[in-house]
Amino acid sequence: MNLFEELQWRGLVHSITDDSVIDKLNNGKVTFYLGTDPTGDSLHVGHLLVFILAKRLEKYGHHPILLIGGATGFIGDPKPTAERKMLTKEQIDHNAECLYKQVKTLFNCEMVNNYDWISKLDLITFLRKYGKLFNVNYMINKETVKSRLDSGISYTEFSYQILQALDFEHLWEEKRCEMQIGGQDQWGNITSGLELIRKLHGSEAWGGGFTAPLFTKSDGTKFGKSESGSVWLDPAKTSPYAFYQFWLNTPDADVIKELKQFTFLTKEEIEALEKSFNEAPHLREAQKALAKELTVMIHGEDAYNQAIRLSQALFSGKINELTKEEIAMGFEGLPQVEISNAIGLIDALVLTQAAQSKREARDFINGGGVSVNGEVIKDLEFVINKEKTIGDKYTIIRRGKKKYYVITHK
Ligand code: 485
Repeated sequence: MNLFEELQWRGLVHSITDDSVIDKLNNGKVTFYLGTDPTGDSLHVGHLLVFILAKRLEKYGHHPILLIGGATGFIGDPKPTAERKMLTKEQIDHNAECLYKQVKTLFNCEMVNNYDWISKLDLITFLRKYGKLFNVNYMINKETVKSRLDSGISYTEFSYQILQALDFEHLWEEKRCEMQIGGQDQWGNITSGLELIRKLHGSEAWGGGFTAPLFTKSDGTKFGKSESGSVWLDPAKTSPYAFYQFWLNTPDADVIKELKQFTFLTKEEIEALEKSFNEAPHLREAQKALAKELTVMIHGEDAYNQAIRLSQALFSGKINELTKEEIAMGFEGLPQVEISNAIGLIDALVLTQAAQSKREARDFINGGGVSVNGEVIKDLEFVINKEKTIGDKYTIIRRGKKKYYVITHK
């Protein structure tokens, strides 16, 4: 399998501008770029596919450049639904700084910020050098603009494609960066850039575009969202444990596809996992491998081991073996009830909504289905107080095998 065949096998090719891209990828060394706008202070798993694609191309000898859209972040790439909320300069600078650090540590490659050249451009040059080369009909026919014609689009967002085009042309000229990659929603912006390169440098000037499919889930739900919102790459926003769980919970219908798209496991390794998955899906070996690869890639080996330990403790109910920090991580996103005084277990079950009534609470306790901090409690008079907490803060009630309720003590 050559590189392009591998990318196809992995389900990473949505479109390429023409067949010369295949030849360049298989036989050449290409400098290419991918860009992201500082709309948030961290990347999320929705960004991951294209960033990993960049790493993949790098492994085959191509040279990636990561562009942070410090200037385009002021404008906003049109969304199909509605105008974007404009961010302040402080927000953009803060987000750009955070993204810069994150991308540098995670992917460690050459980085540029388009603020460095776009902010130096004056209006007259913009309209004469670039605006003159863009036909409005051509611009309106771009999917991102077309989909907004009914609901309306500002002149600001309408201009976005010119900015991304001039980035491509700038990097082509300055760094011989000949190719741009992105998700399939970036097709229009990428091809605008190629048009501009040819108009300014002649029809012989080579440039290529490559888009990856947007990640979709087989059940139609949005990829990259958990119950508590987006799954971020920043461990302060989504703990490594929650990140691990997100991948571990991948539905059977998606897991092989995700192993191909997101991991660096070889074809042989993935086919072996597919075999074990077909023979014994309940072992979830494929999900475990996916969760392992990605957690180690983004958060490192230690965080992965901690996520495993935490998962095992939560599964077996051995809560008392966990530290306060692990509890906080393991129960992130779960509703927590705060109390300031001691409370009887029956009342606590009702308060946390583990039981619908005191009667039901008594039945649960008598049936041996309630444990507190890892110990089964059959005493109806049991009292929860600060002395028995984990890390001076938490009491964890477990009902049945899987349901956890968290009480925090003031
Ligand atoms: O020269 C460029 C300037 C800005 C951009 C790209 C090149 C950013 C781009 N317009 C964009 O909006 N990208 C998205 C983002 O920043 O969140 C996402 C894409 C997705 C994938 C990902 O970035 O929607 O398909 O390309 C990396």
